[in-house]
Amino acid sequence: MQFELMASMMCANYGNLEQEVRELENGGIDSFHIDIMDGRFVSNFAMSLNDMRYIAEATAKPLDVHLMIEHPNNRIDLFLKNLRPGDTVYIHPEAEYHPSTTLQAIIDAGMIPGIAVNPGTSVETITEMLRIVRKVLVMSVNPGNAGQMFLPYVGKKITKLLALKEDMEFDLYWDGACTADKIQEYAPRGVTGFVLGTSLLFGKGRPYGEVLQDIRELRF
Ligand code: S6P
Ligand code: MG
Repeated sequence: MQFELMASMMCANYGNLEQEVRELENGGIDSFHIDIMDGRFVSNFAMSLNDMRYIAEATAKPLDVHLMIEHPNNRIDLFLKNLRPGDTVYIHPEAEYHPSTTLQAIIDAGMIPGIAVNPGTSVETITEMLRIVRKVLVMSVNPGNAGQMFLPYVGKKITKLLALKEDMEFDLYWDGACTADKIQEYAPRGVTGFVLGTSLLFGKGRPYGEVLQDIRELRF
């Protein structure tokens, strides 16, 4: 079964970030998930521009930038000028008056446009944007922190989005409390990729390569 695995870098050990990047890369991670927070759209501050820039320089693998900031259009240029074609930028439609304008800026800069959808946001309110984006990141926890509990009511929304993805030409990704059983349930149903944080990859006292290999060898 083919699926993508992204490392949630806010969960990494910043004592030796370069080694973390190397170990994840050598272990076969597909991309690096960068959680940017502003303390306003979400109450936390996780990663910021410099962290993103550093990781972009440290790896040739794609970056998956998840902007949890208010009005990203105000300074989207700061992020876009430090990214490469093939990197993805997710905005939260809940954080922007005119999300389609911001998505267009991402497209014009050559990046892959995506929206991240909060647990409490309905499919109906984002339907038109599904035609613009190439990726939809479904939040299965409330945004802001790693290590939270999975919110089961998100399952119904994933089912609705899976039914729309062929016609509206987007891929679906999972962010939050991702465990092996979630990959086993949702990869065969059509979820393309999974963000791995503390639930499955980080802080397990095992080499990342071993954990990632176990995930690749899951039975379906
Ligand atoms: C949450 C953020 C996520 C987390 C990830 C952590 O605001 O967008 O990307 O970093 O969910 O994973 P876990 O397994 O600790 O929930
Ligand atoms: Mg995220």
